[in-house]
Amino acid sequence: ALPLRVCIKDTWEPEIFLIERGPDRVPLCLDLLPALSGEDTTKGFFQELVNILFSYVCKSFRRSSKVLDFHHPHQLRVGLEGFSLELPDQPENLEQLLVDCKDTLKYGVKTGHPRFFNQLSSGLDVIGLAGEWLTSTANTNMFTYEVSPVFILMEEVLLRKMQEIVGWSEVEGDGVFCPGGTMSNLYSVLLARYHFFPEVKTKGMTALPRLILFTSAHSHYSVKKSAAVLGIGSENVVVVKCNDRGKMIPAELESSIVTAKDQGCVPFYVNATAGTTVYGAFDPLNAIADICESHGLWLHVDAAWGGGLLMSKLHRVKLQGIERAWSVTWNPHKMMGAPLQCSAILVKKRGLLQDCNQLCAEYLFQTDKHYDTSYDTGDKTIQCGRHVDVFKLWLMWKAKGSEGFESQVNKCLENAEHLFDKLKERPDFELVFKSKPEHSNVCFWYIPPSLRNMPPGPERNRRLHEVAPKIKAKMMEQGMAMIGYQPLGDKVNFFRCVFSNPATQTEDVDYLLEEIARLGHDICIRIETDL
Ligand code: ABU
Repeated sequence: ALPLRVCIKDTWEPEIFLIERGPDRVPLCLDLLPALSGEDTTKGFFQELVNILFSYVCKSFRRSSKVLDFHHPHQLRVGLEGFSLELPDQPENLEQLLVDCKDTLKYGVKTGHPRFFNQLSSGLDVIGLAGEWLTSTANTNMFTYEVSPVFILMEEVLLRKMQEIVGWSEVEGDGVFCPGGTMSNLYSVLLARYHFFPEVKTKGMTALPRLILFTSAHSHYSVKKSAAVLGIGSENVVVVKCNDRGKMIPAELESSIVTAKDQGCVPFYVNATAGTTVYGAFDPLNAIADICESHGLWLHVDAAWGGGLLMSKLHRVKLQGIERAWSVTWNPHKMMGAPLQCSAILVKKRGLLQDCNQLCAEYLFQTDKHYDTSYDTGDKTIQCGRHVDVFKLWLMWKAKGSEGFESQVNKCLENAEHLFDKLKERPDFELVFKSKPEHSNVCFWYIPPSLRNMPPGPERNRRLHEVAPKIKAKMMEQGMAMIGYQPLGDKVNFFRCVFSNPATQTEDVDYLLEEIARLGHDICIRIETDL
């Protein structure tokens, strides 16, 4: 039974019929506020929920606990040990709801666990979490100052700070927080097109010539997706070659632009990546900016992943030239550890977002309000309702200061270097690229004994391709760590380890390698006998 002091209403005339009940009756959600005298029940419910959440937070950081308790979709779908996803006709009691909350966390993935290496966004920042709770409690909308006065100003302060860190002057800079890096990149293409062809807003694509945009072979798929969504067409995205390290080759960009022009197309936009998704590579921003300048093209820098390095005096040099960008994507929910989601599109030219997107809905953006309506920023966006993504970041910044983020970033890159050094020493692993990681991505293969002396070639590749998925499957079933893998270009499946979780220590990096070797050894014996 729950330690809830239960005060139950039996009828809709509570002043008369309020009855204090014993443990024979567990409360229903009707007993929570706004029910009259529901304060104690509500408080008890919240306290119990906080206990559940706090115990989950503690467990997330405990190395002896699992990262995940994996079940296949069909197992979760049918329900496990009283955890049912089905929606009832009759209300469940609060005790059951708390059990449902517990189970939801139990069967999920602890992305804050020090041995969760699977995603670019990881970690569980306690202040950020508190910020998210407050945000949900406020339950408001970012479209107008009248309903979000404090959050709108916090967004302005954060955007200004980030623009300053990027290196833009005081008279430059605009932006919004939006739902993820893909949306931020989409904004960049939308704005670039509008900047060169403002008639597109009313006349559509039929009024425009054939537009071409450029991005590297290692860039994020959201650039192609943006072209598809915006009616430009994914075939009008020219994929520029990269070097072995995954960096765009500027000469290839130059010749692609010239070729597109010769074909009668109109190049308008180049995306350069600062921190590619898989290799963590940084495109040469200054060289790309020179090319954009000489051809009059919009330069966007997708620093969704790499933007966090701007916080580090040691590592920000890798983004040299970012200040020349016309727009920048930067996701604090990645390297800065803000809870999901928290992504900004920064735009150098002030007023462009407003001009491009505003439709002046009179029911929301009245111009005769009694305050400065330039703070009704909602019409800058392509959304109407917009979640408050800024408070948690603002609160984290207050709690850590810029220096706190700096040491967090430095630590993640030290972990990457530690892993890189370990991998170099081991005969059972092979690095995908031999040079020191620029970001916190480290890419490698586990090489089973039978492949160690096998000459390179299709047969070795065919076998090696199977190794990472098999090890990952086993790892997820046992649940003690989690790491991603993928093929890329001519490289067969390899592991990508990324560090963005401040809880991860070098002992976790060492553990990961031992775990892969242990699981790989077992699995690979079977692969080898099967072949
Ligand atoms: N580009 C979204 C993040 C992908 C990842 O976590 O690997």
